[in-house]
Amino acid sequence: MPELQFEDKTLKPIAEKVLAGERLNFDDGVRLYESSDLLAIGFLAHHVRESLHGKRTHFNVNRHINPTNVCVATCKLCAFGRKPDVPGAYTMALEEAFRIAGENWTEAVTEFHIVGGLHPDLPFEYYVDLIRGLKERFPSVHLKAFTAVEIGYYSHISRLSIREVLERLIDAGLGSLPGGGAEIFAPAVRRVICDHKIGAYTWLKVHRTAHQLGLRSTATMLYGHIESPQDRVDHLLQLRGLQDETHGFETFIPLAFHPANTELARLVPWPETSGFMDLKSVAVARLLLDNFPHIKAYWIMMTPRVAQVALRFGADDLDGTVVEEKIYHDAGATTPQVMTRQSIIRLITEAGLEPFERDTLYRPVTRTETSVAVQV
Ligand code: V47
Repeated sequence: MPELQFEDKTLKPIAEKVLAGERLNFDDGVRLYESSDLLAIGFLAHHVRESLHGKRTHFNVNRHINPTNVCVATCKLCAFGRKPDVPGAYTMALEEAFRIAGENWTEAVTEFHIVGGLHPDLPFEYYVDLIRGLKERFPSVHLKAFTAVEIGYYSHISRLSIREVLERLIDAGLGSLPGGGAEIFAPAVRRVICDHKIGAYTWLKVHRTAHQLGLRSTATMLYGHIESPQDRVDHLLQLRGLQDETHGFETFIPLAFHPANTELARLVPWPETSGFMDLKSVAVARLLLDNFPHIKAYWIMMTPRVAQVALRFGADDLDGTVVEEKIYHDAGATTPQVMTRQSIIRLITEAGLEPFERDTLYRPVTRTETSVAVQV
């Protein structure tokens, strides 16, 4: 290992810990967020990424489905949710959701990622029937569905416990939970950006219960709004704590706040996060979350260009083809809504890394000659 020449000398003790494989603490996390020596932080994060995965870089062929944007919560961070009767509000009938899932269908799709609003009138049975119906029609597709916030809401409307809600959904075909709704765990921040959502305790309880029932899940953090570096580190360390307990998280995804069309930006004009901050968020996550196998650079949120660079700042996963994204595009994202399998492979190989097509659980997807030829 060459002598490390860091511009920010205060990172030296942290670098020594990382290179010795020692766990970083709260103060180290804050120091990393406060440092502007991005190349040093990225170097360390890439070192960890390489020791875990070498050049292997994961992606999948998936499709996002958002069955409704009608939501009883009015979170200031969100541009997706609508009240029931306003223009743009929609709710898919089950048959419509099944039809959309099958649009331009190819056997290459291995995952449906399904999330939506907290609808005031739909019964819990709607969601069970949605999962069951999709599984019947697309038995080979993994159903990654419903954030902890949605699971908490279904428990509320059905008067079932979180465990019972998850058991019903697993019985219908649920395969894993996505990581949305975590935002920032600090209560003072949550009160401002998402005061109608479940708190950290329930978010973590849903994932703990899912892991106990044998499901895998992912975790997110929304950054680039009113949170402090301390809030971010607290969030990451709470996730690390649960992972020590259950080992059920596959992946962490840092999500940059997109301000357009949000109530938060109507109150105070808000800048978008910078590429610098996006790369630093990936790298710090890789360094603090030493027990998370994967860090995802979600190209929809970061843009394909920054996501590609993030692959050398600690990320080992790009997410997937997505096909139709609403949450970020309602909040002003100008990225495309779909990326072909071939474009993802090109981004990875251009960065000097090796594409590895995975399913939701990170098992290799082997394409036969005919399925490689599919146009996705
Ligand atoms: O929970 C909402 C965030 C999340 C905005 O699990 C916003 O693999 C930015 O969780 N600006 C949904 N972000 C997306 C999500 C996700 C995405 C990709 C992969 C995975 C995974 C999960 O988007 C929400 C919230 O944190 N969000 N509004 C906004 N205006």
